[in-house]
Amino acid sequence: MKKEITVLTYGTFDMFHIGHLKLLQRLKELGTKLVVAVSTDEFNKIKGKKTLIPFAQRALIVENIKCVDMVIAEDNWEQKIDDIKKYNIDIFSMGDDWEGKFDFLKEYCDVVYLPRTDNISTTQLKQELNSFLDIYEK
Ligand code: C2G
Repeated sequence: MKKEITVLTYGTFDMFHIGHLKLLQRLKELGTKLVVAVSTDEFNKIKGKKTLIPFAQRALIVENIKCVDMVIAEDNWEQKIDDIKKYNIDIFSMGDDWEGKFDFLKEYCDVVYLPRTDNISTTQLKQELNSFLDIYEK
């Protein structure tokens, strides 16, 4: 019987794009089960992050990505240790823009940072959309 290796990650996943998808696919390759904690709208306010797409839709999109096995809500910065215990997490992993920020979790599970996908971000998409609108929608 193959041991289940459960991977956990956190994110906003606003305006879901190829950078998010590639990360989730690589996260799934680290183990056999992928749990994704999606930041709620209230928590994004605490993060100082303005989201375009409401939590319910962001969570439903992520939940329906083939390599994702479970979606939970991310409500605060402090829930990670409890989540690791509650979901029997073997590997915590994030994109490397968070390199080092979650090393305190090494006491509870493996911590892996994966390279981000270049040339794509929600901020960049918004900027490109604005310049598109300036040119074509005037
Ligand atoms: N990501 C990536 N490549 C990109 C953009 C994002 O690999 N081009 C990764 C990020 O490194 C992160 C995940 O995709 O691991 C989700 O990115 P965001 O939605 O921007 O998440 P963030 O706001 O960083 O939330 O407690 C942690 C926070 O909730 C993380």
